[in-house]
Amino acid sequence: MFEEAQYFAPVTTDEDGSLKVHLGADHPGFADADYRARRDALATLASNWRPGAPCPTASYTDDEHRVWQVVSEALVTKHRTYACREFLDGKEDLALPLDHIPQLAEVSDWLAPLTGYRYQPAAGLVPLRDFYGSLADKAFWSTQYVRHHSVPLYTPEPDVLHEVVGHGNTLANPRFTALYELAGKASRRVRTTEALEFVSKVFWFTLEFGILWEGRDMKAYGAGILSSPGEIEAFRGMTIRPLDITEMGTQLYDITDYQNVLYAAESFSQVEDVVGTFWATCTDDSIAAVLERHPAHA
Ligand code: TIH
Ligand code: FE2
Repeated sequence: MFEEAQYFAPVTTDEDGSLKVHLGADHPGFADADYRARRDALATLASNWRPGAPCPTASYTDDEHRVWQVVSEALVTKHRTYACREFLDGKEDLALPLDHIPQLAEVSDWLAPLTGYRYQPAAGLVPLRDFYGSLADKAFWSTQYVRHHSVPLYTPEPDVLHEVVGHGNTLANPRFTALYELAGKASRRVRTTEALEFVSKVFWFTLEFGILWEGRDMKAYGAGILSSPGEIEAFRGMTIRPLDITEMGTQLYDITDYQNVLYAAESFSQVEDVVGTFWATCTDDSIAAVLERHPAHA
């Protein structure tokens, strides 16, 4: 189902109102009782949040802070080498800590003077319409849990490292947030499921996994590449295609592994021109017309 476009473990509610996160047998934390208890506690914390309130404080363990530190430190030189200019500018302004996990409420405070974006805690999968629609209100739904310590370099599950290091540094730059806002407005303009899926696939291949040329150097601007010390070393070896809205909006992808097809823009300005203009102008009808000529890979 497309709602699982990003990998999320199912969540259920117990009689006492607490949440249970159902990790699959192949999840690295499946047999780790402490990890599972943490996932349940953080999901429950998020589920008690109400719109308008600040994000609840998650008191992280030393082990969780250590996972953050390992990944953040590994990314320092990798970002310098492989992240696009606009991301590095955002990163400099946001100045995230390297040695401990910041609270979502703190990151929201730091973003306020930069772009005005703020985080909202998600217990699990947020429906596409909510997730994207909120972007138009400068709100970003975010998980609070940390990836299992056995898989620091790559996880198919969006965790707080992905949300804050990957997305947060982009949410600190107004050129990026203009794009997030346009994606949010596009998602609210379209009514059909097919059109919403098309909009979200374009998001996947750009703000999640986009790459671009800076002169002769290929750089990443997608948050999914920029939060993974493993994938950031691999993207240059993938099948690279030119930016193409129709292809991105209809392309099939595997969420559980490195993306093997990526779309490269000629520059950040080209992302703004091509992708920004698509989101600014797309409608149910314009997307239906494209899909009639190029059916989506389901
Ligand atoms: N694979 C990313 C990481 O390891 O940081 C997380 C995700 C990005 C997009 C979906 S999941
Ligand atoms: Fe993401």
